[in-house]
Amino acid sequence: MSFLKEIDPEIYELIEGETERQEYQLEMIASENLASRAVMEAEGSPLMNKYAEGYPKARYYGGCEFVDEVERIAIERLKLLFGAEYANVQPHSGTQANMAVFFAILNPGDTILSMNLSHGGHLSHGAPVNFSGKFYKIVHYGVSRETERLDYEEIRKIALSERPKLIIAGASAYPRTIDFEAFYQIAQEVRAFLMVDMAHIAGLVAAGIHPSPIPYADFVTSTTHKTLRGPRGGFILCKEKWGKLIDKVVFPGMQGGPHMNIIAAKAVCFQEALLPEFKSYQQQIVKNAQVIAKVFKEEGFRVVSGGTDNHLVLIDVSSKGLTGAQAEILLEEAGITVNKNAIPFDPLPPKITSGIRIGTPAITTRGLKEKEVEEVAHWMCEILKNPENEALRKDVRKKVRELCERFPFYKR
Ligand code: DSN
Repeated sequence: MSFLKEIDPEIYELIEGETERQEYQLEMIASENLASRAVMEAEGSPLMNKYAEGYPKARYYGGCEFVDEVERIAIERLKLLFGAEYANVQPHSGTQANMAVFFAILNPGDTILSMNLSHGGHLSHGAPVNFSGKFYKIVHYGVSRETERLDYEEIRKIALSERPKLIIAGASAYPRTIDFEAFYQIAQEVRAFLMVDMAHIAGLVAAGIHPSPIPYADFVTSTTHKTLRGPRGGFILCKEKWGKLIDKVVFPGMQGGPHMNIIAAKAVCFQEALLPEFKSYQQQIVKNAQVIAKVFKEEGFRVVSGGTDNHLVLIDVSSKGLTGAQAEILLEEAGITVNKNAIPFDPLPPKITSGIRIGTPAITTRGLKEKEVEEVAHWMCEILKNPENEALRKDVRKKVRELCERFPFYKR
């Protein structure tokens, strides 16, 4: 980054600082990952300079011959990866992908049935502070108090009484497999559209580790940067019959020029996800998450829903007298980054919470397997069980750094 260093040393130093942080801390935020250098090169390429409003071969700007090919390839790879009929790769984010689907099929005031944010849903699925909660009538389902898992019979009952026009399946803090077929049956029964937001589990779905929503959902939305390990961005998959409508809503309905550099980086990500090694990577993500759940349980923590089937684990830290906010800070001091997270039926507000969410996509990218993850999980438990012990956190910080040096990402 010699140009940046010369022109803007202030920003250069901050980027260097963040690069060091990513290199020497264990990134365990479930929605984050470390994208490949190839993805980053595409994202940082001259494609960022190009306006290309419209779609391949139908643009409102000249000079689109190369970016047309890039977008065509991204679409083809994405359709192949998930076995989808139609793909739009232009949404700038997962929330914008969701917004496009809402704008395509709903009118203001229509009813959406979705998972409660406080039980693991997502902001854009109808939280009152989000556009989705302001424009539409939102009805929520949650998890069962006993099992902390989705109760499909309960969801069916709510759907029958509320008659939503759209049902959303998908979550940002749900550690269990989602039964998309069950959602499909409910949607069929009440004649609702079914949208699956698979952002968190897209990589697992691509690798066949989590059942695919494609056969069941009218619309599937996602981000590209979580388990899928691409650039920050979104996409929409749908049946061919909805394709033209979705395209129109995304552009010109909702967005202007697509970010062609990001679309190129998405294409690279999809190519990487089509490789055989992506499957073993995704399998390792789940194995690592299961090791974390096992160790925390052995160490006496309450693990929400008793374990995990995917890339994340939710821990109830109140069982050790801590809040999620305190736990997040304690772990960060030791070089382990997680986020405080509400647990189902959490009595504490979202800025405090009783839980933490731990994810394994990024540490698995840097090569950690069961043996190392078991060790890391023990360090985490020790820190949380001894919040007064600053020396312990310092000691773990050193061990974390050594581990990161053994499993480098940028300094390979
Ligand atoms: N903010 C993301 C997460 O952390 O789950 C979802 O968009």
